[in-house]
Amino acid sequence: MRKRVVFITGVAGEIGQALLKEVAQAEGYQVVTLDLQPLPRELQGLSHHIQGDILNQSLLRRLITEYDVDTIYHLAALLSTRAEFAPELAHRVNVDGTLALLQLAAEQSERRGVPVKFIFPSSIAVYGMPDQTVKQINPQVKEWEWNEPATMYGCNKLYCERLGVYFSHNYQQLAANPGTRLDFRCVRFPGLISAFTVPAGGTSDYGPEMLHAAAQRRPYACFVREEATIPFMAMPDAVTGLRALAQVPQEALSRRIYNITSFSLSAGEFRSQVLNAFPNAEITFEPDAKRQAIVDSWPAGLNDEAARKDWGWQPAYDIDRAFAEYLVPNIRERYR
Ligand code: AKB
Repeated sequence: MRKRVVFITGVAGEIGQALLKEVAQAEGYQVVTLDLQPLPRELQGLSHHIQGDILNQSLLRRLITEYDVDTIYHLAALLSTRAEFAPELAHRVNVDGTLALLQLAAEQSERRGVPVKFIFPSSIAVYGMPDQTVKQINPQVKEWEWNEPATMYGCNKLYCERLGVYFSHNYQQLAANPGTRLDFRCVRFPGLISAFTVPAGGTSDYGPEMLHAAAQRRPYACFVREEATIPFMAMPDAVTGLRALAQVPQEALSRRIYNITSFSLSAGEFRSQVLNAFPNAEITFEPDAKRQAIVDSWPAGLNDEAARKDWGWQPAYDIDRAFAEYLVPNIRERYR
């Protein structure tokens, strides 16, 4: 009999590492993971890990044939700053990789007669605020507002959201008997902050970079202005959000794409939080016009009412708790 599994792509990234620890503890499933990189030593043994490329179609097909995939967490992606330097590669990984996996998940759903759950992390990058006044007077954007991304990454995420919805409702709509379709679900994340990993290639990275630099007594020059404001979330809440969305019965969902958020703060306020914990930290502001423009195009906050109403989303960490109970103690310990 084929083994029932949870499949996580991009597992060696920040969300993947945090998610794997939680999913591996959940009973009843074997976990299969994929990444270009090997698993960090402390995570080895938690999954059957395949070091490989999301663009390797025959590898993906072999996996889907070998395992009865119940849930896919598709995390593999190039983030916003990196994607601006390599837009064609970003399109291949972020779009072609997602399309290939959606197709395989659709086939698998049809074969097993039960929908494969396809859980997809999207981002504040799908929004494009036209100017700073509009950004200020609309501090909590709804899912359908300003879907006009300014980056390749944002375009990729927005399009893949639409593809996921298409595969859930319309894929093979002209076939005589379309069979069971997959079950695509997506959360749009704010900037994420982990105590255990350092981000790479994103534009919200200035927050976590400030904190990790301070804990290592390294000076840090922040690449956005003090007033630049976007929403953030502590990594444990991000993992809780993904897993909660995967578990909720389909009838409870009024949409397939949900904003979730925790707290919004400016880069200057982020610095103040860091200074509370590390009073000698040397944090300066040296805005980079291009990365600043990306952050300016992102909203200052998200409206996550639908997630709260439909599946009880509620972040466990507000700003104070995130810094006092999760970030500062764990980061101190990490660099001790
Ligand atoms: C990035 O900065 O690219 C990501 C994101 C906001 O999706 N962290």
